[in-house]
Amino acid sequence: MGTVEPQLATASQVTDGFHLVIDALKLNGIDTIFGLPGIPITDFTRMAQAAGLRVISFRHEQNAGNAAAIAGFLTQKPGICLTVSAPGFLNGLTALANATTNCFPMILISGSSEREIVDLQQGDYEEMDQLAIAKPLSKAAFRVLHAEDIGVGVARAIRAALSGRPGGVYLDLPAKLFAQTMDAEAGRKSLIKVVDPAPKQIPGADAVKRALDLLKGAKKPLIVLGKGAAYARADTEIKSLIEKTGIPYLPMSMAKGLLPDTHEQSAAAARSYVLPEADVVMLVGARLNWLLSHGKGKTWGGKGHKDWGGQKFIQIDISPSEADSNVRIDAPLVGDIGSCVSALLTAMGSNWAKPPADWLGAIAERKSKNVAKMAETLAKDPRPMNFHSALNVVRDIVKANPDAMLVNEGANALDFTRSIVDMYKPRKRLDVGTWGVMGIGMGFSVAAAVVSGQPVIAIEGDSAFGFSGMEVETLCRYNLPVCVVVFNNNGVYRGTDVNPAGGPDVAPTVFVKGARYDKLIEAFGGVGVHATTPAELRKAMEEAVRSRKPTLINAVIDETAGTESGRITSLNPTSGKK
Ligand SMILES: Cc1ncc(C[n+]2csc(CCOP(=O)(O)OP(=O)(O)O)c2C)c(N)n1
Ligand SMILES: [Mg+2]
Repeated sequence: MGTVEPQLATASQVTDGFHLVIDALKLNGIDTIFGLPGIPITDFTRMAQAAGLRVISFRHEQNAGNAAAIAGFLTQKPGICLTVSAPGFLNGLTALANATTNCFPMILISGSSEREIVDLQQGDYEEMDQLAIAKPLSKAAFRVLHAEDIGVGVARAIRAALSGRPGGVYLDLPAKLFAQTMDAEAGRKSLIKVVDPAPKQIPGADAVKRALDLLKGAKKPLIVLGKGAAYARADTEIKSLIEKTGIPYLPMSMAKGLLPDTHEQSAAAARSYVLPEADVVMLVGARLNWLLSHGKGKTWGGKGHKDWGGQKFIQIDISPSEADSNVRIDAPLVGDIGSCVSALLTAMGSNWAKPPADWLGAIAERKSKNVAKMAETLAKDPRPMNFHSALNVVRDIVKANPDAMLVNEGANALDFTRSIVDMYKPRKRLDVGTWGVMGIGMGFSVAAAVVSGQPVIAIEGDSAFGFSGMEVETLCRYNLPVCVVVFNNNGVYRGTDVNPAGGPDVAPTVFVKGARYDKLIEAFGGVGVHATTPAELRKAMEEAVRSRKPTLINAVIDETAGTESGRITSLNPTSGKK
């Protein structure tokens, strides 16, 4: 098996599993590990740090996993999350599944217990068949049993995470592997530097022509930009496509800023008009899932909730099996987004006709009406502060700091921020994604700060914040330039529910009233601010961004201001009982 008995070799000739994993990661340009130490990976974290990797330790593995996932999205390198066996692995698994769902490249590396004991179910310390459990929740899952296979294991994990549609990969490293030794030179040769892990996928010329023919005939064309378009880093090509065609576009949440939200072709302020009215829709890295009402129903002008609205669809996607998942796709364009958009631009030629003026005019009219209405709402200064008056401040701060990263989760705190706060640059807005998952807040914030070096602003519902709130210690420990703003409305959606049975317990959606989240960060040496007015919020946010000190602002929001589930109230099942 190529292993060398330690007593037969001098120390300089021998390497081991610990070092081979670290060397394999470094060889592939991985410079950061997000994790949480314990048996069997404690020494691994020390050795990784000694070897020059940045090791960011968290207080809960789910947050480390979310950090890894968003680091992957931001860098096009798989983010690495490192955990202990069974419970640590399971804590990281939610983030891995979320990464797969969102097409974020990450690798969850978990130590595992002794195979012989696990497989005979003899009750080992933290016993669990982790590989089997990870498989259905990840894009791929691998286990390495022998030191000489570490190079292949890491290479396969990287390829699986990055190639085609990116996703979460699980890599199982049993405790025994770490101490296995082998000849150092043979070990070095066994490592693989992955060549071209995300190969370009060039679309077929016939598919390009089909898409352009359809687009050419459109009277009311629309482009929808998804998170995949943001990930692809084809920013210049996408901007050219939008501007050369003159077609109005809608950015999905994490595609905001791909072109500045203030771009005149953005139809975001007229979304509910353009979706049912459009006749040809080109999806760029956006899936027709629930976030786009499955491409049918009333949102799209269909009569009933499952009826087709009559649109023809062009879909640019790297996955050949994405088309037709919800409605018919008339022109699928399969390939990487950069290659597909470039091919369209080339085939379009130089005399592409702009969309009909009446379509653009109708959108412009709706837009200006809605923008004026919003400006009026934002100008109000109610006491207590509401989502709008607080977000008017956030909107100004982001405008003044367009390089800052914006992390966002909650229900109302999410929906209002998405629609009110304009983004000006690509990949600056990071949020709950495809699942609408709570808990990404502090993990995303840590990774955004570590990866970008830019100030981070996290707009958090008070419930959302609670899922990862303990990581404010992590923000302070690494002195990260993160400004957390907790929109404190005393609960999930609102703070006003009462116990229908009249007992002493409060309603299920209500928290301790008037909680002081700002005190939490002060425990660790960070800056805490209690803000009850837009002026106080503005001053605190400006100071946080300027000073780059870890800051938590407890922004007191009118507890009556929110709505049930924010914008997606209609997804709540209602009781049929009379
Ligand atoms: C992991 C997870 N658990 C539960 C939910 C359900 N959920 C959706 S939004 C939300 C919290 C909303 O409250 P808050 O963050 O305070 O935002 P608000 O609407 O009050 O601004 C919850 C618990 C979820 N999306 N994800
Ligand atoms: Mg709340």
